[in-house]
Amino acid sequence: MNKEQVVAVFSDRATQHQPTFDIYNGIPSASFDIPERAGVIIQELISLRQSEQLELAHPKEFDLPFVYAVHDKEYVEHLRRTSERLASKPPILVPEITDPVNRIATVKEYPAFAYPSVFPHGTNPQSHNRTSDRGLYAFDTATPIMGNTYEVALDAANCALTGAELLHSGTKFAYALCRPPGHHAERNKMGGYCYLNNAAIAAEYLRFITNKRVAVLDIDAHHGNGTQDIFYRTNEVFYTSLHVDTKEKPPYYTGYPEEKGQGAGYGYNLNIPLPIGTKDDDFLHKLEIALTQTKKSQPQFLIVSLGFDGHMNDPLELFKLTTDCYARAAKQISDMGIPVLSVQEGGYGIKDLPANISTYLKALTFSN
Ligand code: Q9C
Ligand code: ZN
Repeated sequence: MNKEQVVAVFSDRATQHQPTFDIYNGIPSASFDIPERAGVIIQELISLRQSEQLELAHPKEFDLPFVYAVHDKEYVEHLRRTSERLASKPPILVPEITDPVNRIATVKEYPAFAYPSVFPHGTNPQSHNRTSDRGLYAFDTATPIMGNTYEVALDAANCALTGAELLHSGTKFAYALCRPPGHHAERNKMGGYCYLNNAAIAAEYLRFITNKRVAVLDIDAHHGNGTQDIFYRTNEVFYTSLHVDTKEKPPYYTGYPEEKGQGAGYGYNLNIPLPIGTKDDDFLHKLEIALTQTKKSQPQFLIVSLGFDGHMNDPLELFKLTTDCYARAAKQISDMGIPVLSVQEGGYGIKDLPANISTYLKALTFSN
């Protein structure tokens, strides 16, 4: 057996992102994207480093045009400007039901936040103020902007870019611990806990720097509507996603097999929806199909949108995958024989995240 090191890129900023809450049906509820997600993965990366099973790296700062290659500048500016404004605002009080049995609500204090209140409508929507901008640039109410949101989102993008640069300089396997995650972020909309599309930014960087074809494989259990949106009209980036049937689960509106791309991009977008509760063998069989199709586009680099929310113990209850499934998936992925950058997306089962990430990374680097 021949072993190659993974280089893992991370920074402590990944633990500094603290979404206030998720507004579901008008009611604030706890976000699943908690800082501990990054905290436990960082601990695991450090312990893998101690046993010399991977190398660690910190993110470099890249120029903003690498972000503008994927997102409209106006959108990024909205994120920057809103974060900056919130950073100097006083905390906001929110009533929350803390004891439903005794019908008791408690007032909680949160660092200043911004949510959309209205979404674009009409035949030619225009936005000229902050309230309408917040709806223009978002597709849900689970993705608040806070004082440090721009900073942490940019740091996550820089982790992905640093991973991409590592591939360019000859590293075979890189991993970027991106938090906030990215694959739901569209060209000009945040949503699904995502602000900047880290995987898409990395893919576009590699394409720009090397002029070679790149593929994105998305094994987070949700459809990566953002990545699909960004590359929908190009044949330069083949996008495939395995995800829970969006007739049942977020992001609901996209992720259907008939979405195959547009114009030059027709045939370069492949959606493979799977039923809730899908198990290892069915998942891995569909992954094989996804990889076979990906190969046909002859990519020179592969970006994996890596989410662990398909795990059987994940609180979102999407698939029923075991930890070993991530080893088998990693093996299939590394058998592609091209450099791979894995970018962290979702995965909310704190207890299982360390085993899932280490199992995946270890299996990635064993080839026969
Ligand atoms: N009641 C990623 O995995 N909605 N995003 C959850 C559950 C948001 C997931 C609500 C799901 C977004 C990157
Ligand atoms: Zn997900």
